[in-house]
Amino acid sequence: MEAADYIALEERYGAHNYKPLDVVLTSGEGVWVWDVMGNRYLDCLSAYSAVNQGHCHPRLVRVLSEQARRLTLTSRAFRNDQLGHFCAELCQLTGYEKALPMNSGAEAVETAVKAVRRWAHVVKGVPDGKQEIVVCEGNFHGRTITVISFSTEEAYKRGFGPLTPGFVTVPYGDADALAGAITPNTAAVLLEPIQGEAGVVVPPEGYLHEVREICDRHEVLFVADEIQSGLGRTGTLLACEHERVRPDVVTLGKALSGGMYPVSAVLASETVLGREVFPPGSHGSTFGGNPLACAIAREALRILMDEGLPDRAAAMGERFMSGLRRIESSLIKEVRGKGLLIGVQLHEVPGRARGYCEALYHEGILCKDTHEDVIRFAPPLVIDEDTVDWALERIQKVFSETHATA
Ligand code: IF1
Repeated sequence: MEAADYIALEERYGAHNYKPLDVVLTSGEGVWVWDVMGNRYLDCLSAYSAVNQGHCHPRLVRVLSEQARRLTLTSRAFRNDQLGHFCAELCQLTGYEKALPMNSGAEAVETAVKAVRRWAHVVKGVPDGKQEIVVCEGNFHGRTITVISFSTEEAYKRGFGPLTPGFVTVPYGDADALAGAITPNTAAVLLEPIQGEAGVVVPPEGYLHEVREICDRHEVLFVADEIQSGLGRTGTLLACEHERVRPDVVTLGKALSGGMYPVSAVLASETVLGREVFPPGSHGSTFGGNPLACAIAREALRILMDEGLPDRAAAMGERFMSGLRRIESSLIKEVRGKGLLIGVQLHEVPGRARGYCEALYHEGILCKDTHEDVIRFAPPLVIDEDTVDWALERIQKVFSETHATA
């Protein structure tokens, strides 16, 4: 089959909820992926930071295939020999008391919303039904009905009503506005330490520290969604570490499995994830905490630490970002980010970012535009210096030419 045949099949029978680049991928290794025509590309999206450890990491493939031959799914009606180890290793690595495993990132966020609402009712005494959660403009936390209910992106919520109430929105990065939104019924503040979908928006230095202080002052839980920014992506294990801030609740996903399998988790104290909030039967999932997911996630975490991937992301990100900032182009408005979560904002011309993603694709680099005018560069954290330089040469070339919008 030719690429066009694969595309025709997908278009004919698949729902059209994405508009992907017309590259048909068939294999991957490390930072590289190949299409069905045998062309090689540098993956600068990493499946939205799910493949931090690199495509088809041999250690993950081995663990997946070994566990798949032993036991994949028991349900939580019974125990298995992987779940306890996974929760212990994840808690010890991150310094939290409890972990609750789920599958998708959105499910972890939904679980965190349930946990903070019930904590507010049971522990803080907020009348049930009055719990409020403060969220930020430009947020992206998933696609379920409750999660899109607090999105500020009309395209993500229009026509999906009725929406879930109980969310208060404030500008991202504005600590005073956040403090002003707190009421006696506020259960938590939920935010991304760096906003991904909004276009790699880094908050002002000290913002996370101020959020921490506001939450402490008002007995409100600080929930950090590290599903995209966590697990080494920004140059530290969790992005909140850049300000030495410790949230009360952390959501993880994506690279928690190195892109091998849907694995997510919520981390918190015994008070928030203990029996008072989640007694037996109060929450669950068919696949949550299954032995295959736990075995893979255990190895994915070991790889992150064994290969020093957070430090590597810091060093390679510095090289990548300084190289991008040296590109002289009237098109580039700003280069921003942390570690290997990088956004290049172009001067606003509708669809221009997509046009440059198409041009980069023809130069062998796969990346994704977000919000019309930002191109995200987020390669797997295993990228080396030569490959960063290889990418910069091609990005320089593309940005020195003009490209029609898509
Ligand atoms: C899509 C965006 C990124 C996330 C954060 C929770 C989730 C995500 C911070 C939910 C997921 C993915 C979803 C995917 C594209 C991608 C994305 F562009 F949509 F916004 F990364 F920025 N919290 N992000 O980034 O996790 O349920 O998907 O496992 O929906 O198009 P999930």
